[in-house]
Amino acid sequence: MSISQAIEKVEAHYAHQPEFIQAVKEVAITIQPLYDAHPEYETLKIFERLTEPDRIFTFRINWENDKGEIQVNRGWRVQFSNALGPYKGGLRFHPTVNQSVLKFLGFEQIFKNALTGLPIGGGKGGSDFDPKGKSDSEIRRFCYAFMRELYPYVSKDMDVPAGDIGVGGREVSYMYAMYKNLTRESGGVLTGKGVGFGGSLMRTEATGYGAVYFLESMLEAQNDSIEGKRVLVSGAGNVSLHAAEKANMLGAVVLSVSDSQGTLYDTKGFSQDKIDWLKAQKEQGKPLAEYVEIFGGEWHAKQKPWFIKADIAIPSATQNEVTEDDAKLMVENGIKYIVEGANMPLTADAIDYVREHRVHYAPGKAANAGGVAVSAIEMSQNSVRQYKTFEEVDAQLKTIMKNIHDSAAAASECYGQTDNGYIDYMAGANIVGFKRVADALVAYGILN
Ligand code: NDP
Ligand code: 2IT
Repeated sequence: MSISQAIEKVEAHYAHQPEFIQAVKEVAITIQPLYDAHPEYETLKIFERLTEPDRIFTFRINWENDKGEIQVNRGWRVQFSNALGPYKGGLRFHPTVNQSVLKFLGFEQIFKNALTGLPIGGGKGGSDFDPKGKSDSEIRRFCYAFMRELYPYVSKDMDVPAGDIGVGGREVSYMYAMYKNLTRESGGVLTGKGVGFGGSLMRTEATGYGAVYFLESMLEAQNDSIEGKRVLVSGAGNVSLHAAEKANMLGAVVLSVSDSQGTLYDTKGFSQDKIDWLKAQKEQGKPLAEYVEIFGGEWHAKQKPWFIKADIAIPSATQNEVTEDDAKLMVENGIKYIVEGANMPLTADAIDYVREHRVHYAPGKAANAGGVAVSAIEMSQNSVRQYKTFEEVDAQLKTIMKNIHDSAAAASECYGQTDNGYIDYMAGANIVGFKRVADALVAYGILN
């Protein structure tokens, strides 16, 4: 079955899952040259097989709020592919979560995880639970209830969840506690655990730092450097604030962060003390806008950061946050590099626009793979029951991000996608990630 026939099938079956179709098409449009070189992929229906998850678990979560009222939420775990290792991928708690969103994330995760070069398959899960405005006790009760339903389907060598939007160290710890309570297993089924009970140093920083390491390689490939560059970051969560932190550490000037309420613009740039304040503020669920009273700068309610003139954009909030109009604004405002900290933050039209305008564009599955890479390093530390220093993990992360960059760039070149020094990271990353998974499936025969 050809790639286009496989897409037609996905569109027919899953017309009601637009994010999933979008993610499938983004991979599909770039891997034809690989397919042409490997006719066995078509014979063995590799693409079609990879567009259908191995299985999806759906469950109900009952929990009690602080008023003693019963609350009901929906939960899922998508086990997409374990061709390369245990299902691996985060859990998202956000009211917009549904099967389409989790399938797109799980599909992306297969190839992202393959790109890390580490032995991990792809999965994703979560709930439509909204953590906003919930007390710590409510979060704890929800996390316990969620894991009570999820635990039969996950284990340290079979399916290893982690965090994502709305799920950080606190939530992972509550879920891990319930898992241990129910199973008596201490193998470390989740990653992103607290350091001191199985967590890895630098997992918290890994996604944002890794995205900036990837950016450094992109700049180096153009004989340029990050020093003095003006950077726009969107979001103010785990990925955004650590991307801002590393960019600032390396001499860039970070001009924006944002959240669902608006954009914070500081022409002087976010220095470490400001970033520390932002982290504390968001952790307490308080408004970003209060920053202006303390540090100055501008608050733009309900705005995204793309109206600001800058050199580099690191969208790190959520899917489809950058529309074609936003992409036009970015190009007008001088953006030369886009590094996706979030998963699929650019719409398909936005991607077309920036690639046509030769903006150097790094897709999420390459640029934000640092988080899951350090998760895999956490798994290996749990297995050998020995722990690495921050510096050791950081050095390993840098190597992994450089390898992802270099292998994507090499594939772009090898499959004829590099044009006058413009590296097609989207094609390169999709080809490398897809090939690793496809070759495993070919070796396995028809299982998987
Ligand atoms: P967080 O929950 O820590 O932060 C999310 C941020 O994005 C918040 O500032 C939030 O604003 C904003 N946001 C979320 N949803 C929306 C929305 N629908 N509209 C506007 N703003 C929104 O999540 P992470 O930083 O962990 O994740 C951010 C992105 O990075 C996601 O795409 C995730 O899949 C991806 N990612 C995360 C990894 C990780 O290790 N955590 C690894 C790789 C990718 P507000 O606070 O107002 O809700
Ligand atoms: O999208 C992602 O890569 C994550 N949310 C991290 C997954 C993980 O298992 O660490």
